[in-house]
Amino acid sequence: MAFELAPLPYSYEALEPTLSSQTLHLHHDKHHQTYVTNLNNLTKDTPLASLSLAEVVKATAGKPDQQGIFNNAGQVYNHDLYWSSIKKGGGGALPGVLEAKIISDFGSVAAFKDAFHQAGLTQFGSGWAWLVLDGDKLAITKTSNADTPLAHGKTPLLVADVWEHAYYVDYQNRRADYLKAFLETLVDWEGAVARLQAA
Ligand code: MN3
Repeated sequence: MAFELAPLPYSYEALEPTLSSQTLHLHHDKHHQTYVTNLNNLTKDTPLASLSLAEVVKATAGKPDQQGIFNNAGQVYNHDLYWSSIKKGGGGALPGVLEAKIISDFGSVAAFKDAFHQAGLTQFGSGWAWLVLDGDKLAITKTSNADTPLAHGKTPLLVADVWEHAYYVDYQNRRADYLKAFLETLVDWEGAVARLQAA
């Protein structure tokens, strides 16, 4: 069965004015769709086509002869999680269970937010900033291009896309403003809680 582009879990206008309808159309319908199309073309009539997306990511990670497949599978996986990491009316207070875990592992919510913001800001070039579960501890990490913590034995909980296509229409070169908006008005804390509890 072919890999599919999941529809956005909200309308294209839902995240305005933080992220415009134009950005969501370009990002989901063009960029994300292209990774899905490439992945299907690259895995067609191979054993990888019968695996789950996460299994393809893990099976191709670190294999130079499968870099193209990994890049597209990783990008599909990362974008699926990105759309689930944000929502209309996001940000705000953290659910108690997540707040307690963040205070335990980072010292404070403010320290966590600052570290996440810095991870996104200092990712040189295209990539991603992550909140992950690493063993029994929360951790912040950043990855380049299509790389994903899933390929490194960690459980992704939240991700901010810091490829320029994620923010350039709305924020131009101001990645810091996009990251601030991500944390204050977009991030879906409940989604992170659900993934934490499923881990
Ligand atoms: Mn993207």
